[in-house]
This record gives sequence, C-alpha cells and structure tokens, in this order.
Amino acid sequence: MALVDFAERQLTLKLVYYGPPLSGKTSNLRALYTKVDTLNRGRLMTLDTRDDRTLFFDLLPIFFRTSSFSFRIKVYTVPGQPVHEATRRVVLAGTDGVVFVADSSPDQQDANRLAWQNLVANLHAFALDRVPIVVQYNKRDLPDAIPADECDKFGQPSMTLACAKAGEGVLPTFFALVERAWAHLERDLQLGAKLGIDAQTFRKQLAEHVGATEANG
Ligand SMILES: Nc1nc2c(ncn2[C@@H]2O[C@H](COP(=O)(O)OP(=O)(O)OP(=O)(O)O)[C@@H](O)[C@H]2O)c(=O)[nH]1
Ligand SMILES: [Mg+2]
Repeated sequence: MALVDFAERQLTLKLVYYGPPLSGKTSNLRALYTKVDTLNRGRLMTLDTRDDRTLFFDLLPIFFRTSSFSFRIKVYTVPGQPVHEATRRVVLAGTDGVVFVADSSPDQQDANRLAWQNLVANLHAFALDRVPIVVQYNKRDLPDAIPADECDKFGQPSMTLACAKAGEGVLPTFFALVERAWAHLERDLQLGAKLGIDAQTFRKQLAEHVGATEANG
C-alpha cells in the first residue's frame, strides 16, 4: 500500500513489473532508467546471473517534487523463472500497481497464461485483487510477433505494445500504470483532497520530470 507521510509531505508508490521468464521486464527497467532525468532517479539496482536472468529483483527509484509535495516511485521487477516463486511473492507484497510484461512470440503464449495465473493467485493471496494492472506486449519487433488484435488482454480494458530492448513503448506503459495507480489511490484514500493535488496536476508534474518529450515513444 502507498505510504503517505504528511509530516514529511511525501508519497511513496510501489510498482512491480511481472511476467513470464525472459519477456523483457528487466529491459523495461533499463530503458526507463535511461529516459528519466538524472536528477529524478536513483541507482538502478539489478542482480543477474551471468546469462542475464534476474536472480532476485531489480529496483529503480524515481522521485520528483511539486511545490507542495514530494513523490517517490519504487519500480521493481520480479524474476520470471518458476523456481523464484518465493521471491516473486516478496516483491509483489504491498504493490500499488503491476505492469504485466507479456511476450509477443507465438511460442510463449502458454508461458504468458501461466504467468498471468500466477500473478492473479499471488495478488489474491495478498488481498490485492483490485490493484491496477497494465498489460504490455513486448518484443513487437519479432518477425513472427502475434498480431495485436490476437493478443490476450487477460480481461484488462487495454494493453500497450513495446519493444523494450529499443526503449519503445516503455514510457507510455509506465505512465499508463502510474496514472491508474493514482486513480486507484484517489478512490481509496482521497489522495487528491488530502495532498491538494488533482490527477491532472500530478500527471503534468510526472510528465515534466520523467521525460515528457518522449511520452509517446
Ligand atoms: N527481440 C526482442 N528481444 C527483447 C526485447 N526486450 C528484451 N528482449 C530480450 O529478451 C531477453 C530477456 O530480457 P530480460 O529483460 O532480461 O527479461 P526478464 O523478463 O527480465 O527475464 P527474467 O528476469 O529472467 O524473468 C534478453 O535477451 C533481451 O535482450 C524486445 O523488445 N525485442
Ligand atoms: Mg529480469
């Protein structure tokens, strides 16, 4: 759950990138890191084995300040390999939103489904069933990528398309999730009224600090 510190006038959001093995979760975070202004990001922490598989998790802290409040967004990835189930649960605990990074390769559609079922079960175990989820189909550059209109949206209202390796679609996915996470918290905690910031102001500030010029790229 989001941390609101009224004394320090600070809001901390936790977001998690989830999905099947090798779908591009770490690649999303790496691209995000390069797109966020140096002043608004901390160190990108990744823990890989030699073959690039995430061993524990990755973390990118993003922060920005408005005239009245400061925001911290902690962006995590989980490791996709089945063996890391315990780690996935630890990372998912208390999340305010999830990007589900699906693989566009036709032969990974079963892996997408399995990872989705795993996500739903783990969210349910934490009573986080209502947390906002953005489905991203990554690796759109694959010559045999499944057509966009055949992608399983897993019951979500919309999805984004990306080529994380090239940094494409990474910011729109991130913005979509942050916006939905804000709307969710607004409903639950009346954040806007308490912080004196409406959704539009929050979005504008976020875009200004986190690469507004690339919001479509
Ligand atoms: N063709 C293509 N390959 C990609 C893309 N994004 C990532 N990859 C490749 O997919 C492989 C896995 O990427 P990662 O970002 O490490 O995947 P991950 O989801 O973090 O993997 P785990 O942490 O092991 O679950 C790497 O070889 C990437 O270069 C993309 O948009 N297109
Ligand atoms: Mg990874």
